[in-house]
Amino acid sequence: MQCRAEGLCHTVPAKRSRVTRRNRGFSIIGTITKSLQLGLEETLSISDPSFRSHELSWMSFSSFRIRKKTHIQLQFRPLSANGILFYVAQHLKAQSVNGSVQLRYNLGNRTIILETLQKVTINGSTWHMIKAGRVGAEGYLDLDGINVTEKVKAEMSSLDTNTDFYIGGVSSLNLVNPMAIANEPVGFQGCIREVIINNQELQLTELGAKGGANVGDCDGTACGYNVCRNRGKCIVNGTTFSCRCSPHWAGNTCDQSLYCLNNLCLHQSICIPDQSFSYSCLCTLGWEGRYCENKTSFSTAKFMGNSYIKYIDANYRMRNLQFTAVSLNFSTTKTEGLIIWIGKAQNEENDFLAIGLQNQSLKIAVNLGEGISVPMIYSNGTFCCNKWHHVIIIQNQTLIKAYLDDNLILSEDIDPHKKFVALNYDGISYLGGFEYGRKVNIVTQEIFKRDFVGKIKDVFFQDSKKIELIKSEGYNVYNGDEQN
Ligand SMILES: [Ca+2]
Ligand SMILES: [Ca+2]
Repeated sequence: MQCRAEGLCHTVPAKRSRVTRRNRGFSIIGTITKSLQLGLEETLSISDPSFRSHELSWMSFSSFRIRKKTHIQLQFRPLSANGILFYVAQHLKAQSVNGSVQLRYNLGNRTIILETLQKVTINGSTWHMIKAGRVGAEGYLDLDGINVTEKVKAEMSSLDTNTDFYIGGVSSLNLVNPMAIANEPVGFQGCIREVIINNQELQLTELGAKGGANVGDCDGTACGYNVCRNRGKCIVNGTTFSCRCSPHWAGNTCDQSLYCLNNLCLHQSICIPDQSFSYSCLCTLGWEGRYCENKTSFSTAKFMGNSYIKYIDANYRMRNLQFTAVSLNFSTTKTEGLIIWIGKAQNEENDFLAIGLQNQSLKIAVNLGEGISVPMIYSNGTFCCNKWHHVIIIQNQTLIKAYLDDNLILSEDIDPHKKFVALNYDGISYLGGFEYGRKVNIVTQEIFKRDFVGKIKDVFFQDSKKIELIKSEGYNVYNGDEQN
Protein backbone atom coordinates (compact mmCIF):
# COMPACT_ATOMS: atom_id res chain seq x y z
CA MET A 1 0.00 0.00 0.00
CA GLN A 2 1.10 3.54 -0.61
CA CYS A 3 -0.27 6.87 0.41
CA ARG A 4 -0.71 9.91 -1.71
CA ALA A 5 0.38 13.33 -0.63
CA GLU A 6 -3.04 14.27 0.73
CA GLY A 7 -3.01 11.18 2.93
CA LEU A 8 -5.48 9.05 1.03
CA CYS A 9 -4.31 5.48 0.97
CA HIS A 10 -4.35 3.84 -2.38
CA THR A 11 -4.08 0.10 -2.44
CA VAL A 12 -2.50 -1.48 -5.43
CA PRO A 13 -3.16 -5.21 -4.97
CA ALA A 14 -6.87 -5.77 -4.60
CA LYS A 15 -6.74 -8.51 -1.97
CA ARG A 16 -5.23 -6.11 0.49
CA SER A 17 -7.85 -3.52 -0.26
CA ARG A 18 -10.52 -5.84 1.08
CA VAL A 19 -8.67 -6.12 4.34
CA THR A 20 -8.41 -2.36 4.57
CA ARG A 21 -12.09 -2.04 3.90
CA ARG A 22 -13.02 -4.47 6.61
CA ASN A 23 -10.90 -2.46 8.98
CA ARG A 24 -12.94 0.61 8.13
CA GLY A 25 -16.07 -1.21 9.19
CA PHE A 26 -18.38 -0.69 6.24
CA SER A 27 -20.75 -3.59 5.97
CA ILE A 28 -22.74 -2.54 2.94
CA ILE A 29 -19.58 -2.40 0.84
CA GLY A 30 -19.42 -6.15 1.04
CA THR A 31 -21.96 -6.24 -1.75
CA ILE A 32 -19.39 -4.71 -4.06
CA THR A 33 -16.96 -7.45 -3.25
CA LYS A 34 -19.62 -10.01 -4.00
CA SER A 35 -20.43 -8.46 -7.33
CA LEU A 36 -16.78 -8.24 -8.15
CA GLN A 37 -16.43 -11.94 -7.58
CA LEU A 38 -19.44 -12.55 -9.77
CA GLY A 39 -18.51 -10.21 -12.54
CA LEU A 40 -14.80 -10.02 -12.71
CA GLU A 41 -13.03 -12.95 -11.21
CA GLU A 42 -9.64 -11.92 -12.46
CA THR A 43 -9.76 -8.27 -11.52
CA LEU A 44 -10.62 -7.71 -7.92
CA SER A 45 -10.40 -3.95 -7.64
CA ILE A 46 -12.39 -1.25 -9.35
CA SER A 47 -10.27 1.44 -10.88
CA ASP A 48 -12.99 2.78 -13.21
CA PRO A 49 -16.57 1.60 -12.53
CA SER A 50 -19.02 0.10 -14.97
CA PHE A 51 -22.71 -0.47 -14.35
CA ARG A 52 -25.21 -3.03 -15.66
CA SER A 53 -28.84 -2.08 -16.04
CA HIS A 54 -30.24 -5.64 -16.01
CA GLU A 55 -29.07 -6.01 -12.43
CA LEU A 56 -29.43 -3.49 -9.66
CA SER A 57 -26.11 -1.76 -10.14
CA TRP A 58 -25.07 1.35 -8.25
CA MET A 59 -22.46 3.07 -6.10
CA SER A 60 -23.20 5.42 -3.22
CA PHE A 61 -21.23 8.18 -1.52
CA SER A 62 -21.80 10.15 1.65
CA SER A 63 -23.54 13.33 0.68
CA PHE A 64 -22.34 16.80 1.46
CA ARG A 65 -24.08 20.14 1.31
CA ILE A 66 -25.56 21.05 -2.06
CA ARG A 67 -28.35 23.20 -0.74
CA LYS A 68 -27.77 26.52 -2.42
CA LYS A 69 -25.99 25.33 -5.47
CA THR A 70 -25.26 21.99 -7.03
CA HIS A 71 -22.65 21.54 -9.73
CA ILE A 72 -22.17 18.06 -11.11
CA GLN A 73 -19.59 17.16 -13.68
CA LEU A 74 -19.09 13.61 -14.91
CA GLN A 75 -17.98 11.58 -17.88
CA PHE A 76 -19.91 8.56 -19.08
CA ARG A 77 -19.79 6.00 -21.88
CA PRO A 78 -23.27 4.52 -22.30
CA LEU A 79 -24.29 1.12 -23.64
CA SER A 80 -28.04 1.74 -23.47
CA ALA A 81 -30.32 4.69 -24.06
CA ASN A 82 -31.90 4.93 -20.60
CA GLY A 83 -30.47 5.03 -17.12
CA ILE A 84 -29.80 6.97 -13.97
CA LEU A 85 -26.39 8.63 -13.83
CA PHE A 86 -26.67 10.55 -10.59
CA TYR A 87 -29.42 10.68 -8.00
CA VAL A 88 -29.97 12.34 -4.69
CA ALA A 89 -33.35 12.73 -3.06
CA GLN A 90 -35.36 15.10 -2.66
CA HIS A 91 -34.96 15.23 -5.87
CA LEU A 92 -32.14 15.96 -8.25
CA LYS A 93 -30.84 13.79 -10.95
CA ALA A 94 -29.05 13.72 -14.24
CA GLN A 95 -30.13 10.77 -16.32
CA SER A 96 -29.97 9.52 -19.83
CA VAL A 97 -33.42 9.14 -21.46
CA ASN A 98 -33.73 7.63 -24.91
CA GLY A 99 -30.30 8.88 -25.74
CA SER A 100 -30.75 12.45 -24.56
CA VAL A 101 -29.53 13.61 -21.17
CA GLN A 102 -32.05 15.00 -18.71
CA LEU A 103 -31.56 16.95 -15.55
CA ARG A 104 -34.54 16.94 -13.20
CA TYR A 105 -34.80 18.70 -9.91
CA ASN A 106 -37.51 19.69 -7.56
CA LEU A 107 -36.96 22.27 -4.84
CA GLY A 108 -40.35 21.68 -3.28
CA ASN A 109 -42.99 23.08 -5.58
CA ARG A 110 -42.54 21.57 -9.04
CA THR A 111 -40.18 19.40 -11.04
CA ILE A 112 -37.94 21.23 -13.45
CA ILE A 113 -36.72 19.23 -16.44
CA LEU A 114 -33.85 20.15 -18.71
CA GLU A 115 -33.12 17.96 -21.69
CA THR A 116 -30.34 18.07 -24.23
CA LEU A 117 -31.24 18.31 -27.91
CA GLN A 118 -28.42 16.09 -29.06
CA LYS A 119 -28.29 12.35 -28.39
CA VAL A 120 -25.43 10.38 -26.93
CA THR A 121 -23.65 7.53 -28.69
CA ILE A 122 -24.78 4.27 -27.10
CA ASN A 123 -22.40 1.77 -28.64
CA GLY A 124 -19.90 2.16 -25.83
CA SER A 125 -17.30 3.79 -28.05
CA THR A 126 -17.56 7.40 -26.92
CA TRP A 127 -17.00 9.18 -23.65
CA HIS A 128 -19.43 12.02 -23.07
CA MET A 129 -19.02 14.87 -20.62
CA ILE A 130 -21.92 16.34 -18.63
CA LYS A 131 -21.89 19.51 -16.61
CA ALA A 132 -25.20 20.01 -14.87
CA GLY A 133 -26.62 21.72 -11.84
CA ARG A 134 -28.48 24.63 -10.43
CA VAL A 135 -27.82 27.80 -8.50
CA GLY A 136 -30.87 28.65 -6.49
CA ALA A 137 -33.75 27.64 -8.77
CA GLU A 138 -31.92 28.25 -12.04
CA GLY A 139 -30.67 25.10 -13.73
CA TYR A 140 -28.24 24.33 -16.53
CA LEU A 141 -27.27 21.25 -18.46
CA ASP A 142 -24.28 20.98 -20.73
CA LEU A 143 -23.50 17.89 -22.78
CA ASP A 144 -20.17 17.84 -24.60
CA GLY A 145 -20.03 21.63 -24.54
CA ILE A 146 -23.59 22.34 -25.74
CA ASN A 147 -25.63 24.14 -23.15
CA VAL A 148 -29.29 24.23 -22.10
CA THR A 149 -30.41 26.56 -19.31
CA GLU A 150 -33.69 27.15 -17.55
CA LYS A 151 -34.59 30.31 -15.73
CA VAL A 152 -37.15 29.63 -13.06
CA LYS A 153 -39.19 32.03 -11.00
CA ALA A 154 -37.63 31.46 -7.63
CA GLU A 155 -40.24 30.75 -5.03
CA MET A 156 -37.92 28.18 -3.58
CA SER A 157 -34.20 28.22 -4.00
CA SER A 158 -32.65 25.57 -1.79
CA LEU A 159 -32.39 21.85 -2.24
CA ASP A 160 -32.79 19.75 0.88
CA THR A 161 -31.47 16.25 0.52
CA ASN A 162 -30.95 13.53 3.02
CA THR A 163 -29.95 10.48 1.01
CA ASP A 164 -26.51 9.47 -0.15
CA PHE A 165 -25.30 10.47 -3.59
CA TYR A 166 -26.01 7.60 -5.98
CA ILE A 167 -24.05 6.97 -9.15
CA GLY A 168 -25.19 4.66 -11.96
CA GLY A 169 -28.42 3.64 -10.24
CA VAL A 170 -30.14 3.62 -6.88
CA SER A 171 -30.03 0.89 -4.24
CA SER A 172 -33.74 0.35 -4.52
CA LEU A 173 -35.34 1.60 -7.70
CA ASN A 174 -38.82 1.70 -6.21
CA LEU A 175 -37.54 4.36 -3.83
CA VAL A 176 -36.88 6.69 -6.74
CA ASN A 177 -39.38 9.51 -6.74
CA PRO A 178 -41.64 9.09 -9.81
CA MET A 179 -41.33 12.82 -10.51
CA ALA A 180 -37.60 12.36 -10.92
CA ILE A 181 -37.75 10.05 -13.89
CA ALA A 182 -39.25 9.93 -17.35
CA ASN A 183 -40.20 6.24 -17.61
CA GLU A 184 -39.78 3.25 -15.33
CA PRO A 185 -36.67 3.74 -13.20
CA VAL A 186 -33.72 1.94 -14.72
CA GLY A 187 -30.07 1.86 -13.84
CA PHE A 188 -27.36 3.10 -16.14
CA GLN A 189 -25.49 0.68 -18.36
CA GLY A 190 -21.94 1.58 -19.24
CA CYS A 191 -18.98 3.28 -17.62
CA ILE A 192 -18.77 6.43 -15.52
CA ARG A 193 -15.63 8.30 -14.53
CA GLU A 194 -14.50 11.59 -13.04
CA VAL A 195 -17.54 12.61 -10.99
CA ILE A 196 -17.03 16.04 -9.46
CA ILE A 197 -19.69 17.56 -7.21
CA ASN A 198 -19.24 21.15 -6.06
CA ASN A 199 -15.51 20.97 -6.82
CA GLN A 200 -15.08 17.74 -4.88
CA GLU A 201 -14.16 14.64 -6.86
CA LEU A 202 -15.71 11.34 -5.75
CA GLN A 203 -13.29 8.42 -5.50
CA LEU A 204 -14.99 5.90 -7.77
CA THR A 205 -13.27 2.87 -6.28
CA GLU A 206 -14.35 0.26 -3.77
CA LEU A 207 -12.34 2.12 -1.16
CA GLY A 208 -13.83 5.48 -2.03
CA ALA A 209 -17.47 4.41 -2.19
CA LYS A 210 -19.73 4.16 0.84
CA GLY A 211 -21.82 1.38 -0.67
CA GLY A 212 -22.67 -0.29 -3.92
CA ALA A 213 -23.76 -3.41 -5.76
CA ASN A 214 -22.99 -5.15 -9.02
CA VAL A 215 -20.34 -2.67 -10.01
CA GLY A 216 -17.80 -3.92 -12.49
CA ASP A 217 -14.59 -2.49 -13.81
CA CYS A 218 -14.84 -0.60 -17.06
CA ASP A 219 -11.74 -1.85 -18.83
CA GLY A 220 -11.61 -5.09 -16.81
CA THR A 221 -8.09 -4.49 -15.55
CA ALA A 222 -6.44 -2.78 -12.62
CA CYS A 223 -5.68 0.05 -15.04
CA GLY A 224 -8.27 2.50 -16.26
CA TYR A 225 -9.03 6.13 -16.08
CA ASN A 226 -6.37 8.15 -14.27
CA VAL A 227 -4.93 5.31 -12.18
CA CYS A 228 -1.52 6.68 -13.05
CA ARG A 229 -1.46 10.38 -12.36
CA ASN A 230 0.17 13.18 -14.31
CA ARG A 231 -0.20 11.48 -17.69
CA GLY A 232 1.65 8.35 -16.59
CA LYS A 233 1.08 5.20 -18.63
CA CYS A 234 -0.62 2.30 -16.87
CA ILE A 235 0.66 -1.21 -17.52
CA VAL A 236 -1.46 -4.22 -16.54
CA ASN A 237 0.46 -6.73 -14.52
CA GLY A 238 -1.78 -9.73 -13.78
CA THR A 239 -4.34 -8.46 -11.29
CA THR A 240 -2.28 -5.40 -10.41
CA PHE A 241 -0.70 -2.59 -12.35
CA SER A 242 2.40 -0.51 -12.63
CA CYS A 243 2.87 3.00 -13.94
CA ARG A 244 5.38 4.32 -16.41
CA CYS A 245 5.58 7.91 -15.34
CA SER A 246 6.05 10.86 -17.63
CA PRO A 247 9.23 12.87 -17.09
CA HIS A 248 9.65 14.58 -13.74
CA TRP A 249 7.17 12.32 -11.92
CA ALA A 250 7.75 9.31 -9.69
CA GLY A 251 6.02 7.00 -7.25
CA ASN A 252 3.73 3.99 -7.77
CA THR A 253 0.99 6.19 -9.22
CA CYS A 254 3.25 9.01 -10.50
CA ASP A 255 1.94 11.39 -7.88
CA GLN A 256 5.31 12.50 -6.56
CA SER A 257 7.29 15.18 -8.29
CA LEU A 258 10.82 14.07 -9.05
CA TYR A 259 12.00 17.49 -7.96
CA CYS A 260 10.48 17.00 -4.53
CA LEU A 261 11.66 13.42 -4.16
CA ASN A 262 14.89 14.35 -2.39
CA ASN A 263 13.93 17.85 -1.39
CA LEU A 264 15.72 19.78 1.29
CA CYS A 265 12.66 21.55 2.71
CA LEU A 266 12.98 21.66 6.49
CA HIS A 267 10.69 22.09 9.51
CA GLN A 268 7.48 20.60 8.09
CA SER A 269 7.57 22.91 5.10
CA ILE A 270 5.76 21.85 1.92
CA CYS A 271 7.74 21.12 -1.23
CA ILE A 272 6.23 22.73 -4.32
CA PRO A 273 7.53 21.48 -7.65
CA ASP A 274 8.55 24.33 -9.88
CA GLN A 275 8.10 24.72 -13.63
CA SER A 276 11.76 25.53 -14.00
CA PHE A 277 13.09 22.03 -13.13
CA SER A 278 13.35 22.80 -9.48
CA TYR A 279 11.23 23.22 -6.36
CA SER A 280 10.51 25.71 -3.65
CA CYS A 281 9.63 25.28 0.02
CA LEU A 282 6.52 26.73 1.62
CA CYS A 283 7.76 27.39 5.15
CA THR A 284 5.71 26.85 8.27
CA LEU A 285 5.14 29.92 10.38
CA GLY A 286 8.30 30.90 12.23
CA TRP A 287 10.73 29.69 9.58
CA GLU A 288 12.16 31.33 6.50
CA GLY A 289 14.93 30.91 3.97
CA ARG A 290 15.21 28.93 0.78
CA TYR A 291 14.86 25.65 2.68
CA CYS A 292 13.09 27.17 5.70
CA GLU A 293 16.31 26.78 7.64
CA ASN A 294 16.24 30.11 9.49
CA LYS A 295 14.12 30.72 12.53
CA THR A 296 12.23 34.00 12.46
CA SER A 297 9.93 35.99 14.68
CA PHE A 298 7.87 39.08 13.98
CA SER A 299 4.80 41.02 14.97
CA THR A 300 3.95 42.24 11.45
CA ALA A 301 3.07 39.38 9.11
CA LYS A 302 4.00 39.68 5.44
CA PHE A 303 1.79 37.65 3.07
CA MET A 304 3.19 36.68 -0.30
CA GLY A 305 0.03 35.17 -1.84
CA ASN A 306 -0.18 31.44 -1.23
CA SER A 307 0.17 32.40 2.45
CA TYR A 308 -2.14 32.04 5.39
CA ILE A 309 -2.37 32.17 9.15
CA LYS A 310 -4.99 30.08 10.91
CA TYR A 311 -5.85 31.41 14.32
CA ILE A 312 -7.70 29.25 16.84
CA ASP A 313 -9.64 31.14 19.47
CA ALA A 314 -8.97 29.23 22.67
CA ASN A 315 -11.82 31.02 24.43
CA TYR A 316 -14.46 30.20 21.83
CA ARG A 317 -16.62 28.20 24.22
CA MET A 318 -16.89 31.19 26.54
CA ARG A 319 -17.77 33.70 23.84
CA ASN A 320 -21.10 35.38 23.34
CA LEU A 321 -21.53 34.57 19.66
CA GLN A 322 -24.05 37.36 19.20
CA PHE A 323 -21.23 39.84 19.53
CA THR A 324 -18.00 39.80 17.53
CA ALA A 325 -15.33 42.47 17.28
CA VAL A 326 -12.19 42.35 15.21
CA SER A 327 -9.63 45.05 14.58
CA LEU A 328 -6.46 45.00 12.48
CA ASN A 329 -4.06 47.03 10.37
CA PHE A 330 -3.22 46.14 6.80
CA SER A 331 -1.23 47.47 3.88
CA THR A 332 -1.11 46.20 0.33
CA THR A 333 -0.18 47.05 -3.23
CA LYS A 334 -2.85 44.82 -4.76
CA THR A 335 -6.44 45.54 -5.70
CA GLU A 336 -7.84 42.12 -4.67
CA GLY A 337 -7.30 39.90 -1.67
CA LEU A 338 -8.83 38.18 1.34
CA ILE A 339 -7.71 39.86 4.57
CA ILE A 340 -9.56 37.87 7.23
CA TRP A 341 -12.15 35.08 7.18
CA ILE A 342 -13.71 34.38 10.56
CA GLY A 343 -15.33 30.97 10.27
CA LYS A 344 -14.64 27.35 9.58
CA ALA A 345 -14.81 27.59 5.76
CA GLN A 346 -15.53 23.89 5.35
CA ASN A 347 -18.76 24.15 3.41
CA GLU A 348 -21.20 26.70 2.05
CA GLU A 349 -23.40 26.50 5.12
CA ASN A 350 -20.75 27.63 7.62
CA ASP A 351 -21.17 31.00 9.27
CA PHE A 352 -18.57 33.61 8.47
CA LEU A 353 -17.60 37.22 8.78
CA ALA A 354 -15.02 38.26 6.22
CA ILE A 355 -13.09 41.32 5.14
CA GLY A 356 -11.12 41.73 1.96
CA LEU A 357 -10.42 43.85 -1.06
CA GLN A 358 -12.25 43.72 -4.33
CA ASN A 359 -11.35 46.04 -7.15
CA GLN A 360 -9.54 48.33 -4.70
CA SER A 361 -12.63 48.58 -2.50
CA LEU A 362 -13.14 47.20 0.97
CA LYS A 363 -15.61 44.34 0.95
CA ILE A 364 -17.33 42.90 4.01
CA ALA A 365 -19.40 39.73 3.83
CA VAL A 366 -21.40 38.06 6.59
CA ASN A 367 -23.35 34.83 6.91
CA LEU A 368 -24.98 34.26 10.28
CA GLY A 369 -27.20 31.42 9.15
CA GLU A 370 -28.54 29.84 6.04
CA GLY A 371 -28.64 32.99 3.93
CA ILE A 372 -25.53 34.69 2.65
CA SER A 373 -26.02 38.38 3.14
CA VAL A 374 -25.39 40.65 0.23
CA PRO A 375 -21.72 41.56 0.53
CA MET A 376 -21.26 45.14 1.63
CA ILE A 377 -18.76 47.18 -0.33
CA TYR A 378 -17.15 50.43 0.64
CA SER A 379 -15.46 52.06 -2.32
CA ASN A 380 -14.28 55.46 -1.16
CA GLY A 381 -11.01 54.19 0.19
CA THR A 382 -7.89 53.89 -1.88
CA PHE A 383 -5.83 50.97 -0.78
CA CYS A 384 -2.51 51.07 -2.45
CA CYS A 385 1.09 51.81 -2.23
CA ASN A 386 1.75 50.02 1.05
CA LYS A 387 -0.12 52.64 3.07
CA TRP A 388 -1.32 51.35 6.43
CA HIS A 389 -5.05 51.24 7.10
CA HIS A 390 -6.92 50.41 10.26
CA VAL A 391 -10.17 48.50 10.05
CA ILE A 392 -12.64 47.54 12.79
CA ILE A 393 -15.68 45.33 12.26
CA ILE A 394 -18.31 44.85 14.93
CA GLN A 395 -21.17 42.41 14.75
CA ASN A 396 -23.91 42.93 17.31
CA GLN A 397 -26.53 40.32 16.47
CA THR A 398 -27.53 41.30 12.91
CA LEU A 399 -26.15 44.82 13.09
CA ILE A 400 -22.82 45.15 11.30
CA LYS A 401 -20.63 48.20 11.80
CA ALA A 402 -17.31 48.92 10.15
CA TYR A 403 -14.75 51.63 10.75
CA LEU A 404 -11.96 52.46 8.35
CA ASP A 405 -9.18 54.69 9.62
CA ASP A 406 -11.49 55.75 12.46
CA ASN A 407 -14.41 56.76 10.20
CA LEU A 408 -17.67 54.87 10.38
CA ILE A 409 -18.11 53.51 6.85
CA LEU A 410 -20.86 50.99 7.41
CA SER A 411 -23.77 50.48 9.76
CA GLU A 412 -26.29 48.02 8.47
CA ASP A 413 -28.83 45.63 9.91
CA ILE A 414 -28.51 42.62 7.64
CA ASP A 415 -31.70 40.99 8.91
CA PRO A 416 -34.22 43.10 10.82
CA HIS A 417 -36.26 39.92 11.42
CA LYS A 418 -33.35 38.59 13.49
CA LYS A 419 -33.70 35.03 12.23
CA PHE A 420 -30.01 34.27 12.83
CA VAL A 421 -28.17 36.41 15.35
CA ALA A 422 -25.03 34.44 16.28
CA LEU A 423 -21.75 34.11 14.39
CA ASN A 424 -20.95 30.42 14.92
CA TYR A 425 -17.36 30.59 13.72
CA ASP A 426 -16.17 27.48 15.60
CA GLY A 427 -13.22 29.36 16.99
CA ILE A 428 -11.44 29.49 13.64
CA SER A 429 -10.15 32.50 11.70
CA TYR A 430 -7.96 32.69 8.62
CA LEU A 431 -5.75 35.61 7.69
CA GLY A 432 -4.61 36.13 4.11
CA GLY A 433 -5.88 32.88 2.62
CA PHE A 434 -6.49 29.19 3.31
CA GLU A 435 -4.44 26.01 3.48
CA TYR A 436 -2.25 25.17 0.49
CA GLY A 437 -4.39 23.94 -2.39
CA ARG A 438 -7.60 25.58 -1.12
CA LYS A 439 -8.08 28.44 -3.52
CA VAL A 440 -9.66 31.59 -2.11
CA ASN A 441 -12.14 32.01 -4.97
CA ILE A 442 -13.42 28.45 -4.55
CA VAL A 443 -13.56 28.36 -0.74
CA THR A 444 -15.28 31.76 -0.55
CA GLN A 445 -17.51 31.00 -3.53
CA GLU A 446 -16.13 33.95 -5.46
CA ILE A 447 -16.79 36.47 -2.69
CA PHE A 448 -13.05 37.07 -2.80
CA LYS A 449 -10.82 36.36 -5.75
CA ARG A 450 -7.37 35.70 -4.37
CA ASP A 451 -4.94 35.40 -1.49
CA PHE A 452 -3.78 38.53 0.22
CA VAL A 453 -0.44 40.07 -0.71
CA GLY A 454 0.74 42.66 1.78
CA LYS A 455 1.16 43.11 5.51
CA ILE A 456 -1.14 42.61 8.49
CA LYS A 457 -0.40 43.66 12.07
CA ASP A 458 -2.06 44.51 15.38
CA VAL A 459 -4.85 41.97 15.13
CA PHE A 460 -7.30 42.13 18.00
CA PHE A 461 -10.00 39.54 18.15
CA GLN A 462 -12.93 39.79 20.55
CA ASP A 463 -10.90 41.31 23.36
CA SER A 464 -8.15 43.73 24.15
CA LYS A 465 -5.24 41.32 23.92
CA LYS A 466 -3.23 41.49 20.72
CA ILE A 467 -2.95 38.18 18.88
CA GLU A 468 0.56 36.82 18.67
CA LEU A 469 0.44 35.90 15.01
CA ILE A 470 3.73 34.05 15.15
CA LYS A 471 2.26 31.50 17.56
CA SER A 472 -0.54 30.45 15.20
CA GLU A 473 -0.56 27.86 12.44
CA GLY A 474 0.50 29.18 9.07
CA TYR A 475 2.52 28.87 5.90
CA ASN A 476 4.63 31.12 3.73
CA VAL A 477 4.32 34.12 6.02
CA TYR A 478 7.37 36.31 6.43
CA ASN A 479 8.76 38.99 8.68
CA GLY A 480 7.05 42.25 7.81
CA ASP A 481 8.38 44.38 10.65
CA GLU A 482 9.38 47.85 9.51
CA GLN A 483 13.13 47.31 9.41
CA ASN A 484 12.58 44.71 6.71
CA1 LIG B 1 -9.97 -0.74 -14.59
CA1 LIG C 1 -25.26 31.41 13.17
